[in-house]
Amino acid sequence: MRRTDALLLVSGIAYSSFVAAESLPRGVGPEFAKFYGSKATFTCIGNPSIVLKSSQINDNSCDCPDGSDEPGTAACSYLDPLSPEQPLPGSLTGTTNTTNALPGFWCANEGHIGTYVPFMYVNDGVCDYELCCDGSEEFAHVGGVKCENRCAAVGKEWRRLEEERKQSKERSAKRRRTLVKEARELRRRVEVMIANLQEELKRLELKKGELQKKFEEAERSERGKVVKGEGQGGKLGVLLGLAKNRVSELRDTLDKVLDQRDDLQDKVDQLEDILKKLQDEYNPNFNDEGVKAAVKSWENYAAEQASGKGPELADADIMEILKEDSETSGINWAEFQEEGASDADIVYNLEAYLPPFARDYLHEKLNLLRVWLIENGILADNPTSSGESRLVTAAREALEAAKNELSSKTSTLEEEQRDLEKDYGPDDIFRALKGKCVSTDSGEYEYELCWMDRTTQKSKKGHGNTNMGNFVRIDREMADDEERADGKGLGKGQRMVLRYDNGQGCWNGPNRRTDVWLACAETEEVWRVREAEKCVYKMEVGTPAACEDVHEPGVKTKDEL
Ligand code: MAN
Repeated sequence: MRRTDALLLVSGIAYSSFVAAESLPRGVGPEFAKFYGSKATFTCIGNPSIVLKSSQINDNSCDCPDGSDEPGTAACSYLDPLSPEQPLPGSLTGTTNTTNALPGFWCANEGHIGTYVPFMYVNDGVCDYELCCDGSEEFAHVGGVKCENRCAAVGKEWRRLEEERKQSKERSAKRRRTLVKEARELRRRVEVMIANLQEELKRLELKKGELQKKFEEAERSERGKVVKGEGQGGKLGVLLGLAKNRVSELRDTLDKVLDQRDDLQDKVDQLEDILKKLQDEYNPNFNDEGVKAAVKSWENYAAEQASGKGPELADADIMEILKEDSETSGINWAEFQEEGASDADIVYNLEAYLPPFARDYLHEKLNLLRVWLIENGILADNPTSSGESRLVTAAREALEAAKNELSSKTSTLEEEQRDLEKDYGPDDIFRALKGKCVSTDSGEYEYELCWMDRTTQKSKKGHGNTNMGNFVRIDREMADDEERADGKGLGKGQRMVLRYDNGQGCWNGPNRRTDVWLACAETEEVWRVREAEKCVYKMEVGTPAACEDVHEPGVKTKDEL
């Protein structure tokens, strides 16, 4: 075999049913038949001034400068672009730089595919079955080699492989269609997310505005707070503290006095019992003046008690007074104990001097007046840093939370919008592969490709992972590789190249980078990895994403409708 992959070089000429007419000389291809009639003479194709005898065709002597008189021998093979350069005394130009009018020896390959064979392979004693399966390029009578016709077997095998290739192509196309569908769905989800985020941001903007207002309002009224907490700061505050303590002391004293009263009442009751007993049990027949006088005094006392009782203080009223002050009973001290006032109490505390009905009515106006006085530097601002009210703190925190949510959602929205504009390849297809990885073993490393993310070199000896580059963009470049029999190669033509840049720094060199070349395949597979130059890697990868955009049979595209 001259070239192992020659079979794949078989030209794309249509599957041939062409059978060389009996009259055509050996090696003449169908498109040149018109030059080789059954006339007695032959005109060189590229040099019409040279007319030869028909017998000079294929006489193994190169008579036409363009080689057209030797379609079936190697006599003019020196004109072949593949032949080695050599000065030829017999050539009209003196060099081999003359192109042959014929593309090669036509090998009809009946039962397979006809093709042209380079003239230098003709009659060289070697059967080139990969190109010429019918063996006709060896002329048995001249070179002595007779090549059998293997076209039936070669054609059959070729058709089997062709069928396999076709089916594989269909499977790849199907897989590609699935990827496109997935990508479309993923894109739709991003679009939905963007729409939701936009709605949510509108809502959050409103909420933020409201909270901002609430906060400002709370802060403003904070500035106009009435009286400071007990014992702190202003005169009224001190007075308030003292009053509260005094009330508390009086309540305690009243409590004690009541206890004493109850004790004394017990004693009085006991004494009254003794005297009542004396009144009931003394003997009036004894002339004891002392006892008689005592009984008389008791009777006067008892009569006085029965008639002359003044209004008693009801226990329920006393108990009411003894109850601790709270919002519902006694004095609501908290009402007077708001924080944040300064020594300019008399101005801040105007409401405290007003009756409740006027206090409520004037509160707002007085507040605005205070704020105006503060803002114009007439009144000192209350220090709020040490004692901000719960309301202001809550309003501030709610506003901060809304702002944070707004900013984080805005970043998410921007990120999603950028993502939507990002190049994910034809039909957005790499969207479906994003986040997935493929890898291959190669020597001491395992190489991993993570789609739209990064490439990694993983040491099998436990030396850790090395970043070989982060995804940047999708480019297109021409590949010029021989087709491989297993199909796992780039072949020839324009290919997508994913650039991964700015990986881990190379010792004494630039950062690592990887060019990921893609070719069509049924499944994602890293075929091979090469380090073309130090820390510059080339990955060859098969994926359905790189297959041609074949439409699903029977499904019409928008353009076709
Ligand atoms: C490691 C690997 C190689 C690379 C050298 C450069 O051994 O990443 O691929 O060539 O470092 O020093």
